[in-house]
Amino acid sequence: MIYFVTSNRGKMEEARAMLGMELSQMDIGYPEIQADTLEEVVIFGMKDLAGRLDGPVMIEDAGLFVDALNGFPGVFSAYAQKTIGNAGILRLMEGAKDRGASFRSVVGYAEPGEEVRLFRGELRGKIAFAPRGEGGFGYDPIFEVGGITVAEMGLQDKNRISHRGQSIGAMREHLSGRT
Ligand code: ITT
Repeated sequence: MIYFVTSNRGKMEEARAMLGMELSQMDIGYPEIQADTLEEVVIFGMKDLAGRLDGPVMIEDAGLFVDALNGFPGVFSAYAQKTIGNAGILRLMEGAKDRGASFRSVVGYAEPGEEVRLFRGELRGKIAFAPRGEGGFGYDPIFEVGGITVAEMGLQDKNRISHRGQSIGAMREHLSGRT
């Protein structure tokens, strides 16, 4: 059993579908520092959690990186989602010819007393002109891949291509390689 420390139920469902039932959600919080990269946020968070839990722990930090906005909101994605939301991102993109964007995910995983391992994933796509779809969460309604938004995909289809599907898939490979 692995503790997944997150406040985000959408992430939890996606991770559980990738890994099976061996995940337990812990909404206990950890300090998310202001840093330049998702990796730094994850490493700092894992240091804080080390020793607080009695088994294997994972956390994940994700973000939306928009090319025309020089990578914004990036490490500020949670704050931007809470404040300006998807409508605010679309407003910032008014008139932008380049709609390219990435979702990125960094997973940190450690067993008690062991080094932290990082696993990454990235999904390239485009910022839509208007939100579409009811699935997923966060920025999914405004992030398009192959003409449909991530919110218009089912969870399994999202996991097959997504940043989180890749990072958690890499973690699963790592774990299965050791048993
Ligand atoms: P934690 O408790 O795990 O930190 P969080 O929701 O704060 O949950 P992040 O900091 O990793 O998660 O996410 C930053 C923001 O990006 C947040 O507003 C998410 O809703 C959004 N986000 C993360 N993954 C996403 C995905 O797969 N699709 C759409 N939006 C996503």
